[in-house]
Amino acid sequence: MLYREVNFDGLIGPSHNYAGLSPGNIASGQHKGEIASPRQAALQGLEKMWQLVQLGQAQGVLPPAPRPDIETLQRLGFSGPTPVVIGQAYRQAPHLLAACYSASTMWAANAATVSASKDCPDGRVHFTPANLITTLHRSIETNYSAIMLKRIFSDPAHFCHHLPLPCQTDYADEGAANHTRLCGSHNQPGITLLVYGRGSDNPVPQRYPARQTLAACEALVRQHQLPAANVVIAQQNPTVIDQGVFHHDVIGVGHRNFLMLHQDSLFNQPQVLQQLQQQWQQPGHARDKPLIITEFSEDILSVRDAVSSYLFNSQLISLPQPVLSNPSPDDAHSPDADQMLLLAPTNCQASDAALKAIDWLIAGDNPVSAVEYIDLTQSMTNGGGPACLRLRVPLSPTELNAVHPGAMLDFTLYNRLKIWINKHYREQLTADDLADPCLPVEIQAALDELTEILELPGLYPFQV
Ligand code: SUG
Repeated sequence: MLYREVNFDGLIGPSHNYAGLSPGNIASGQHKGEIASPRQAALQGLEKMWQLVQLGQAQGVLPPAPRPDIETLQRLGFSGPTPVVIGQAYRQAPHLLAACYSASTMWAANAATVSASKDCPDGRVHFTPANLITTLHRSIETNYSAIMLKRIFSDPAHFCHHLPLPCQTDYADEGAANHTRLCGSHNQPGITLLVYGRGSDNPVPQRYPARQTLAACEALVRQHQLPAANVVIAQQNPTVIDQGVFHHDVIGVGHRNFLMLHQDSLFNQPQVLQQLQQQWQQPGHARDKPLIITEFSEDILSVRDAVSSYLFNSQLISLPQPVLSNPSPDDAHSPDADQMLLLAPTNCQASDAALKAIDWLIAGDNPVSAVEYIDLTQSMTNGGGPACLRLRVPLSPTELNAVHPGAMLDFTLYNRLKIWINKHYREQLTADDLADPCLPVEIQAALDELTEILELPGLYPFQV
């Protein structure tokens, strides 16, 4: 059975804006208060999804959270009908209004941690929605993400949904942005690499928050019942967090049997990489391919250039196998089947250092043989690159069949979503526009129609 990694991207919502809500995320701070274009943002995200379909990938769409989150504003003490709540919040605490308007569910890599059925003893795909407690605007995603993921992955025979970890600082969890599954083929058990920023006795960042804890990683392993022999838990290097690496996926990316990362990504990196190799080769767990690890030295790409270009936030994509006239069983293991493409943000094209590093990567002894670029400027301006926008779910054909079909992108859905975005999204959105009493009404109309397009009736609380 051919398992594959399916990307589910967060559809960028109509309230996309730049509010500077994420300390430690340099782009978010730098672009605070700039004029955003929700329409362009959503079209860029959709084009990325479509590019993946054209590269032969199965691609899913995750609908955005309803915004503004009036319930949270009410919990924060604002009262009255929606326009009054919004007006009060805008005058008294505009940062709270911005938080409740954030379109941050677009960064689906933070929606949940997902374990493949091949890795879990009960043979089901396991999901834990991330509690995202480090920032207010992200913490209010969790309830919605839990409901939405249960609608898309609804069959209990194949999918197991856990409660989010407790909302307490020791269990801060940012989901799959700090999780990498390494495997030979997807139909073999993988190694789960989880990365945290604080919670051990080692040094912690001094300037910026560490958003994931060791205790959270350990709890995720327990929830998903991952065998210890297939788990590696590593600490992020605190010095890179202090340089703007707020999630591990800003400094490293892995796919199948390939991991690429900066030499300074992890605390005690040589030992961690050795542990990965040892667990990869452990007796009784024969993998059909070697684990290939490429480290980028500071000379090849500095942490600073990595953060500004987001090279490590590229997606690695297995290219479909070439069509053979006389396929034989061995062909599945031919070198061609292992070629990977790097889908990088166009910001890399604007960086000499990143371009040189990509040339170096492609010339090197690793599976990456091609690069394509994607313009995600709107999301990138908030610190969200290609890999941030997607949640990876490894699926067998049977499991893929059990996914809500309305969420899978094909040419018809792509076109319908394009028309829908152009119809409903504003060309521009500023901080002051968030006070506009018409905006919630517009967004509600857009999301109402979206649930028809995606065949998810009653997804949003305003619909019941
Ligand atoms: O959590 N930006 C997001 C970016 C998330 C990127 N995701 C991954 N690395 N997987 C964050 O910092 C900025 C919102 C604002 O400032 O308006 C923001 O939330």
